[in-house]
Amino acid sequence: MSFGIGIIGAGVMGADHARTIFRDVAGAHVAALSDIDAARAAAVGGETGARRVDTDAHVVIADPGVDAVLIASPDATHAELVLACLAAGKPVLCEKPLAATAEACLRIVAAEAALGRTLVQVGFMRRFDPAYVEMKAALDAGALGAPLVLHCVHRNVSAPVWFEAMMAITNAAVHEIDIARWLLGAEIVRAQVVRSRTARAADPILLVLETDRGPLIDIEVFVSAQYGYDVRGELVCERGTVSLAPPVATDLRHAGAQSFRFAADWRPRFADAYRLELQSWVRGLATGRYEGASARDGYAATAIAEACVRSLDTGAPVDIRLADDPQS
Ligand code: ISE
Repeated sequence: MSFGIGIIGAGVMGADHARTIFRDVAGAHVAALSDIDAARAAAVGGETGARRVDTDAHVVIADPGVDAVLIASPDATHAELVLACLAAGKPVLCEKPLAATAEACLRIVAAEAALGRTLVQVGFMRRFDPAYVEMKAALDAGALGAPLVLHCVHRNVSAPVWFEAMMAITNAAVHEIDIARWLLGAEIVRAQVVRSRTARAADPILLVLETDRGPLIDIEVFVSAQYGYDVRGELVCERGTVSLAPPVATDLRHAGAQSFRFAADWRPRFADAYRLELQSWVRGLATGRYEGASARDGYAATAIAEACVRSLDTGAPVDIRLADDPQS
């Protein structure tokens, strides 16, 4: 059986996902695709074998050949589209963030709970990245002892023109927020965000997060770092540390120096993670059990990011209290 996937959004991530499903994912095919730009929808749809292309996302959701929907449209459209998928009873993989506000995420959590089955997965692909998976396995094996501090660095070459200061949190650091919760199995309860007085706008910023189980998290986000896309992580535990190794294909030694190349953006760095995420989701379509981030995880990430934005604006620490989980 091959599941028909409807893709909403044919921009950078929508096109990337469509190609990955077309080329590398077993048990699924691109059935329909929409984008507000008709030419872009036609180009990506044509390349990936979509039977229907349209400018209207709701045409994709309603298409009887679409068994499940992948949302990769702009962040502000996510909530309405996820709710439309739930109303149609179709499983949905929504790119992060699940919704732009915590309040909208909670509406999704409630709508899914009312259906009594899991239909939503959120595209926090780092949970499938082999390096993070190995880091979690090293922690869970126990020899390192209890986790104490997770140090994170998230650097981009440059930010798009539409990027606002708070998006360093909602667009970038939100990945670290999710991966820290997943790695540590802890909840983030307090956030403080500090911006440099000398740098332009809010770039770089530092986030310090406290968890309910003790470990601390610090995140440097620098969206205009220029030299390359660079994501780092080091988990410091009682009896040792585990770090993400540089994701290199080759290591050059020449003229008395050693070097490797950085990718220009996140797609090469996380290509395996995206592929494994999509393959896992397609397996979940058959079993009804999903390994990726849930709607509740999507809510938590957005709510914690909102608290971080408040701290960025005020300079003061913010206590975080997440809403109760309707599933527990
Ligand atoms: C982008 O929006 C993403 O989601 C990428 O995964 C992230 O690494 C990048 O920094 C963001 O800008």
